[in-house]
Amino acid sequence: MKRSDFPANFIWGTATSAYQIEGAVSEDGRGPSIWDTFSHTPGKTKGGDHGDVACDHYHRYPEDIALMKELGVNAYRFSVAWPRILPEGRGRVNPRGLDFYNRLVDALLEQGITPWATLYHWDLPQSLEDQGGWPSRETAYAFAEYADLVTRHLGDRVKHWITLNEPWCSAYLGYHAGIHAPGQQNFKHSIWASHHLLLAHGLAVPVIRRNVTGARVGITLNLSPGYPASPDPADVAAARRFDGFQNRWYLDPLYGLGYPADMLALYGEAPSVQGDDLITIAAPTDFLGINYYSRAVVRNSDLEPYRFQYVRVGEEHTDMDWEVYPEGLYDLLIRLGREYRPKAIYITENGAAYPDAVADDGGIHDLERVRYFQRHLALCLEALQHGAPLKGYFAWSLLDNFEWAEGYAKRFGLVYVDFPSQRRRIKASGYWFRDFLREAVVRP
Ligand code: LGS
Repeated sequence: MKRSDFPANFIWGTATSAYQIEGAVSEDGRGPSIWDTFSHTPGKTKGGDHGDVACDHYHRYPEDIALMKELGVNAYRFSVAWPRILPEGRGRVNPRGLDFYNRLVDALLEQGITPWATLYHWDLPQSLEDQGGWPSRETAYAFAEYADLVTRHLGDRVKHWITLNEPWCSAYLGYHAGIHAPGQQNFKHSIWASHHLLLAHGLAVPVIRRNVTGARVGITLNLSPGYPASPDPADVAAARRFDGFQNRWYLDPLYGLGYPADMLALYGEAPSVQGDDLITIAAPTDFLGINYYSRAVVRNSDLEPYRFQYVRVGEEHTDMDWEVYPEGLYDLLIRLGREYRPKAIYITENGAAYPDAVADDGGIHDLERVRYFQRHLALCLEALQHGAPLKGYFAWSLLDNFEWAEGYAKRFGLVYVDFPSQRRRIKASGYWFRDFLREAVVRP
């Protein structure tokens, strides 16, 4: 598999998000987000880790762009921190927040790297959470105002916009499982949150198009194909429920099908749809972003409300204990192309955590990560050859960073970060990616 096996105009990038790398949480007028609050609440993250400094990217972005240049990527997916732009979530604008992204975007363009901006990667301004957060409909309107402001300022130079990153995580992990900010455990709230996230996306799409000439707008979902643990019809039905829970609940309304009837029946809980919401949510987009890490294997369970249970299978697992299953990405790409017919699909995240360490020779020999990338890319290519409308691939992540509830111990970077010194070193996987992109001889 070589770069030239992919179309010449294929997008090759790396991805990050604001709270995971920027640090500088109280600088230049930034307001607090739900992740500041959550990570500073004892017991919520591993080791009490938080994003106060993270990769200090807020100050070191020129160095990080130089690293991207060295890797040879032609695109960079980052997220804009809402609480830097609107410290209280709505109303008062903080121009110094906009300035940071102006500088970042200009520096990327100078290096010939195309910026792909995500508007929301989980850092909701705390004051909006205090007013009800995503379970409140008002948050969707606040998001549309924020999207308006950001795209008016950056839209002359940034053409690729992702409204939300993984609304399933915001709604389910944040409001039901309680393992992400704001840490609620309220099923009803998570259902309302999912609807208001989708509504926020739908309200923002026309706003972005109005502000940005030649805009390309999409949303990023975390999709996992679900497989039954056995051929037992009860397990097959459980896999279907998993698919409804994580995939169809978002895909169906985005592609004009409304919420899936089987899931509405299962939940017995209506997601507070009003008026034309379903039409708003189905606003046509230019692409679908997917984040793929692993598959799910599930069996039937009596546990309400989802009535399935994850089963650990497979031989190979990453440091997060997620199974390495590249075939799931192939299955997903083919299915999405057939069932939802998105105009384009971008893999906006794919990658793996491994327990990296600097060796005596100063290198980071993360050969398992190299294999992970190679195997997933090989299946991307196969999916492309079988008709999937795949147009680009972003590796997660440029840098080791703050892995949410897992803190800094889980490393996903192509570049190793020694957090005490903030020294960056390109890992073997980073060199592999560089050589793949240059089409040079692949290192071991
Ligand atoms: O750092 C996050 C990465 C790491 O793994 C990033 O901010 C998120 O957008 C994204 O959620 N990320 C991520 N997700 C992996 C979830 C894998 C679940 C696999 C198990 C299937 C049942």
